[in-house]
Amino acid sequence: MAPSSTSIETAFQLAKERYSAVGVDVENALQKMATIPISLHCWQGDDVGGFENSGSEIGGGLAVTGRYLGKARTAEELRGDLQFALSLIPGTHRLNLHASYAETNGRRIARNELTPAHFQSWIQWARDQKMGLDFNPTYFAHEKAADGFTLAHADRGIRQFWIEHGIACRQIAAAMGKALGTPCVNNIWIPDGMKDSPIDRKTPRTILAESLDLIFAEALPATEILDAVECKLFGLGSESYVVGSHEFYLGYAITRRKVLCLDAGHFHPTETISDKISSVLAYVPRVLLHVSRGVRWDSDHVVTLTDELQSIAQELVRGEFLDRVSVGLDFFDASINRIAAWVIGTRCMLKALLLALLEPITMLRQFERESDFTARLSMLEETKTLPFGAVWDWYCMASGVPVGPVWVEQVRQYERKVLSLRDGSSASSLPTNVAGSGAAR
Ligand code: RNT
Ligand code: ZN
Repeated sequence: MAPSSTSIETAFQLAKERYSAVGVDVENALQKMATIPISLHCWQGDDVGGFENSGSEIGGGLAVTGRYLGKARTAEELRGDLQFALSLIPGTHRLNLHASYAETNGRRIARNELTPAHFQSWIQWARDQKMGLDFNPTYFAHEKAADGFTLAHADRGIRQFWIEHGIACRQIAAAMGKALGTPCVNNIWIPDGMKDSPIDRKTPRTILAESLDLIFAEALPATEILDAVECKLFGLGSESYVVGSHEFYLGYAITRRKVLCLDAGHFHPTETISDKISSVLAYVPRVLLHVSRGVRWDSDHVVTLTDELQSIAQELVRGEFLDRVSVGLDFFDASINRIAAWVIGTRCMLKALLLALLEPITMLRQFERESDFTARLSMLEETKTLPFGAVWDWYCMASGVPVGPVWVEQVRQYERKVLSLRDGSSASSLPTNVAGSGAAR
């Protein structure tokens, strides 16, 4: 059963009192909350498939496991699924598209010939949803990337093709940013690397820097496009060497004034990106986060409310970095309902941000200034059991989205009515009685 609006309201008022007792203004936190967009990645909806139908394997070390029913097969289906997911997530967000999601009317358009025209329906849809768009050139799932090298390829011709793809994508991203009145973050990630130890680590990196410089040669307005580069420690098939490592891109982003993308799954499993944010922001103008959850490796699990997710959100709030960080999601799970994956991951990211905004930060800072680490630790631990849930529930209700787990029932209905028809299967894969029935909208 969905909670009544009266009980949500009563719990919220009581929660406000508890937070106010530790110097936290809940209304302020909620106002701030409503201004933070999360960039939802289109690729969760169809296992990073895209619509090129090129027959090429996904490649690039990207692996999606699971065969849950009902993946989106067309752009219309994907937009429908996204729209439904967004109806279960509080706030106004962004959509992150890959170049392989171009709409080409069934014609095969080479990646270096893509233009903004191939994304007009996405732009129109985003405008209707009042959402901004972010973008990514696609350097995988392509015969010219089959040997695992793209922008750092030793072959000049192949490299040139990928440089042209990068140039084309910047034009597309800028057109998106211009059309929607909000800069489009255009993120370059390439798979280039080696399974086994290379003899020459230097040349591919020299080549990559040259290729990137060619892609970025044309200055485009920051009101339309923000160029980002994404580093990685290792991947499937690039275990021993990744050309675009952290040090490589950190240096590149600092010297070329680019946005540095930190993906939570791209470092050694004992390394966290939360600690990197304040370090790199001392030198790069802006950071893009790919919020993901690695399990033992860069497994791209659905984001959940882990300690690290909370640490990331805390860094953004405590460091007052929200204006210099774009928050995007990057996971792909085909073993559960794909729409539920979006909703779980995005709601968790938002919960982490709200938790961070509700910290008694003034008090905590004061304790630290006074070197009163006893009080700091005590307060941090006491804060964990403040009535956060009552504030989150109220925020969901006020935003017109389901409160608590009742959204799962709505996903189940959508699965029955829409997703199950896609693969000719009619059975629901969601167990019954996951959540109470009844809409809480
Ligand atoms: C791959 C990178 C990259 C991709 C997306 C699909 O390791 O994380 O961001 O996940 O471009
Ligand atoms: Zn990523």
